[in-house]
Amino acid sequence: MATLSLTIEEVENALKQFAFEGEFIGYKRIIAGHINDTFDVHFVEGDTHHRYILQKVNTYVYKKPDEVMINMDRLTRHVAKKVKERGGDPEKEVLNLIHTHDDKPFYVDPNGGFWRAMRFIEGEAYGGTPNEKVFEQGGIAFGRFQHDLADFPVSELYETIIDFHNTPARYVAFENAVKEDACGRVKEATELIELTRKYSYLKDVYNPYIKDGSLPLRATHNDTKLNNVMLDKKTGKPICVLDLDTCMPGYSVNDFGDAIRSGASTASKTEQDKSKIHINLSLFKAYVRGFLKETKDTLSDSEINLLATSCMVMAYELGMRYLTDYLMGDPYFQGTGNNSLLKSRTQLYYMEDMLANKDKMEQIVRDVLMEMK
Ligand code: GN1
Ligand code: MG
Repeated sequence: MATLSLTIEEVENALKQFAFEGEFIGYKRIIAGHINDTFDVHFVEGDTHHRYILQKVNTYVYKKPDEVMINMDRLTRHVAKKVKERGGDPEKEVLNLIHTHDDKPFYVDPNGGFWRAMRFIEGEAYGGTPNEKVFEQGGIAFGRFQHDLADFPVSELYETIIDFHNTPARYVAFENAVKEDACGRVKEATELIELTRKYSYLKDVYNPYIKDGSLPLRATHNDTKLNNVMLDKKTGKPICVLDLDTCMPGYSVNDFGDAIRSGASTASKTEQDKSKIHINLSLFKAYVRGFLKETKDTLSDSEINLLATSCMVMAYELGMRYLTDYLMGDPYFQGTGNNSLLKSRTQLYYMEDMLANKDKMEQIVRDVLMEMK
């Protein structure tokens, strides 16, 4: 959660540390994700308007923000090289970090606040429910990102949030939260606790493929919501992938699954009426089409075969994360009250709907591959 107590002095002090171009005009706060504090910063130099993003990184979530920035620096440089190789514009098609006056990719303020800045990317991050055309572009963007990083040496990346998409570890945390019942909330959550236990096999479905090496660790994005893709306002085509905070070693399939989890449901995030929570199979197909267009030559057979399953795993995992957080008194998804209980229910019902549609989803993946042959 963003730091509600941030003062104007703190922001203005941080602003002075970065080597922005031109003369300062002003800034405003943007309410975007739930994690960092974000500011839209404006400078002008003659007729040129320079626009930047300044962020205070949430150090409750990111315990080692310097490692986040080192990952980001390495990855963005790698992607920039790929963009250049294919004749694209590396100032636009990948995030560009702005360094401090003493050439560091971040600034730590006197209170230990951790700041960073980057060039603002013009375009449109799609907020609402997408249509198939838009969603396919999301698949292309995250697929291309995976493709560009396919030869990235994953051992050079820090695991910035330990066990982030480690579903078995999330399950252990969940059972601990039930046992401790620190806030006396278990009684409000019995239905969801049972549901989480009933489907606990989902946490282990990747194990055989991890063991046989066909589900390799790769450099992954780990927060593949459609609104983390900047689209060109005119053409609707993807420009750049945003929000690289969670880039770390991970499984490619989770990047796919989290995009479907967050973008292809027929329901709002807190819908409680099960009959309204479904996977939209046309959106699913559109995303598969975009994603495989870019990745079919770099993914293993197991990675492709697990695409449908990964959507259920991601919905299960987030449902369980919300539930665990609710039981612990919302230390992570702060300030959401019993929202985390509602959100957990929505995710777990969505997971059940996808399980009921698993055969159809797997057939769609095969159909799309056939189309591409
Ligand atoms: C968090 O802040 P935002 O919306 O980018 C979370 C994701 C969840 C999402 C659920 C670092 O992302 O994993 O899917 O909320 N990010 C982190 O709304 O925990
Ligand atoms: Mg995010």
